[in-house]
Amino acid sequence: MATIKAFIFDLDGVIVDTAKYHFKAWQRLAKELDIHFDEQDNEQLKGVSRKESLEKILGWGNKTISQEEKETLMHRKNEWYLEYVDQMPADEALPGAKEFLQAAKDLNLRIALGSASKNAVKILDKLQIKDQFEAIIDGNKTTKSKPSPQVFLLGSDALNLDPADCVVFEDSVAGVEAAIKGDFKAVGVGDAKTLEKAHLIIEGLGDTTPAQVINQLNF
Ligand code: B16
Ligand code: MG
Repeated sequence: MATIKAFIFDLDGVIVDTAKYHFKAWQRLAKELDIHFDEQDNEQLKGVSRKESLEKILGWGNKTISQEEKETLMHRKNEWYLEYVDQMPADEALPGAKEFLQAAKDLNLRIALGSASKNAVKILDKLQIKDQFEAIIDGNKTTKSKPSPQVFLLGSDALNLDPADCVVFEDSVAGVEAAIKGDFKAVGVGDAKTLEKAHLIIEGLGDTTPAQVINQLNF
């Protein structure tokens, strides 16, 4: 049996919920483009990169634009998103997330981040938890989006560990798929039905402890 030596966390939806800020910023952009975009549409953008999110929105509105225009729109959306994030208080981490990280440290588990976001470091800084992460793999370091396992494989590489010795915590279907493809242990954070492929499903980091997760995965 593999020994669990590290936890690799997705950011948005696991440690913090910035989906609402992504939503507000994408909605503002969609409105300018005269494209309908609601909260249900936003669900399909969770865990998806900025570039792919824009492609999806343009597709829903049947709009074709140049690469240069796409760059401008992505930049605008990100400026708005960062304005919202800047106003986010340090206690906006999801319930129990900070305590879970500390409890994992106390068990001598190693900790890495595996996020699609190019703003991950800024957000971790804002939440005052950046120092808890030994390795940070974000959207600036990856070339392939989830469900490619690349982001998590770069994480286990940075820790010099086998994927089988690492647990990935993910809230998106694509992320759970990525973890399984990469041969990691996958913990789905959120809805049991949506994330049914995960080895274990928890409601949130506040509903369990690192020791419980390890015990449950070992059965
Ligand atoms: P950015 P995660 C993802 O973060 C978000 O879930 C997704 O909605 C967002 O589009 C993506 O990051 C890229 O974010 O525009 O900040 O680079 O869940 O992988 O931590
Ligand atoms: Mg996520």
